Amino acid sequence: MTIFQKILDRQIPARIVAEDEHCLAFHDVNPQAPVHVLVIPKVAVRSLAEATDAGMLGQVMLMAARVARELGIEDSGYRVVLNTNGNAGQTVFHLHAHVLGGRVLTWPPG
Ligand code: DGP
Repeated sequence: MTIFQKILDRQIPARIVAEDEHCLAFHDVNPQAPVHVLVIPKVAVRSLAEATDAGMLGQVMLMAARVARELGIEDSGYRVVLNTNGNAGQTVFHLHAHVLGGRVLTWPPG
């Protein structure tokens, strides 16, 4: 079981930002920007590479946009990132979208 499944199951705490029937959003424990929230689907899918449900992916993206709006970074701008497998630095194998904002984000990422 991944750490994110434990957060979904309320076995370990998280600073929850938003929730609906499809997704949970919570602050990243190691924030890389003033706003750094993770959005996860309630279904356990290891990564984008293994996702087959377009509806689930859409719900994750819509929740990311909702979080950005509700945390006040919509107008200033934000980035949504899905690290996928080793070279991208994925460490938790429950699909998740990082929502990053509140500062200027450089491009390309390192
Ligand atoms: P990634 O590298 O894309 O797999 O990102 C995983 C993120 O998850 C990383 O930014 C740190 C965060 N994280 C890991 N463990 C926990 C935890 O127990 N709680 C919270 N809130 N975030 C976690």
